[in-house]
Amino acid sequence: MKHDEKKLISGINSGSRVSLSRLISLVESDKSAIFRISDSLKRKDNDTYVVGITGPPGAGKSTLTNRLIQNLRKNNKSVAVLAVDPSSPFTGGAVLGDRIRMQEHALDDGVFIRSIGSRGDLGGLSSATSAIIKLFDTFGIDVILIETVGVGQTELDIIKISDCVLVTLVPEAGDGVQAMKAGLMEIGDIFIVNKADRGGAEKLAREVDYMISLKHSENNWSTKVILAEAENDVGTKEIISEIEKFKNFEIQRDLLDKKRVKRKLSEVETLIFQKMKFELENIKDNKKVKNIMLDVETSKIEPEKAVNMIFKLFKESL
Ligand SMILES: Nc1nc2c(ncn2[C@@H]2O[C@H](COP(=O)(O)OP(=O)(O)O)[C@@H](O)[C@H]2O)c(=O)[nH]1
Ligand SMILES: [Mg+2]
Repeated sequence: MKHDEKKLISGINSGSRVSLSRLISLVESDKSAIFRISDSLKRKDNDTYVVGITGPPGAGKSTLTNRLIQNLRKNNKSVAVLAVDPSSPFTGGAVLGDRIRMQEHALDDGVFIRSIGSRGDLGGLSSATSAIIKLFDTFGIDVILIETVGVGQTELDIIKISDCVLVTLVPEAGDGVQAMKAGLMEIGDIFIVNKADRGGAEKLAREVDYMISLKHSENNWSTKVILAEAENDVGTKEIISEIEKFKNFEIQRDLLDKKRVKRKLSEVETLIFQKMKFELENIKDNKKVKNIMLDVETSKIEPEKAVNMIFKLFKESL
């Protein structure tokens, strides 16, 4: 570990916000960093609960996230928001109103807001996300809210790292059908029909309810559809209590631990690819590797043979 990393680690372990912030930047910019520091992080017993918030753009995810922060803070929970969205208000790139909305939390020590790019080198969700969650857990954050953009691979990836997935829909033409097509029906633990102040919300809620009834439930959790008006803070308390209910449901049946263990196993796979990639990157300047590449350049050997030879060197260096 590098000297400044050691300082940051002891900082985050003793609750320094600045260290947390710097470490997040570090794991984002340097993919090898988490491998150096992971062992030294004093995790708080995996107490951090991760809530994923997904749904089509404009459904009110950011507005809802803001309401959830406000309400969780009233319950004295510390909250971190990860906005996986290049155009998210949290990045400062979007609607001014949204930015102002989030600013009320800027001076609150119990709130931590970060945005990250949606493009990871492996899969949709940035591979730094799991590392960042570990940092939040070390810092002692109670709840992490992950807001995604739109409907795509990122949304389906979000389930892999969330303990509870909220799917937010709005009573606009075709939203229900779109959600079904995108596979959102499968990943939602709780469904929210937002903008209930507009017409058609109850109809959509009934449709979603019907679609849920068709889906195969592995664990007998009865998925609820909640009508909400994020804009007016209507339904927020019910959403929080439903998240709480889901958490307890899974804990009582030992499902949360099982889910987290499964996640760790798949993390090993992802991390192996990641580590191999930069370990190989590291030996690029190795003299033998350079000679192999030269042989490819001069058509002495085929790329397949070069790869076999490089891997042989790689194994020898392990
Ligand atoms: N009418 C109405 N508008 C809402 C409600 N919640 C959010 N909005 C508006 O919907 C727009 C999109 O909200 P935003 O939170 O940015 O959606 P996101 O793209 O899913 O994050 C904004 O103009 C919000 O003010 C609501 O309950 N009712
Ligand atoms: Mg948003």
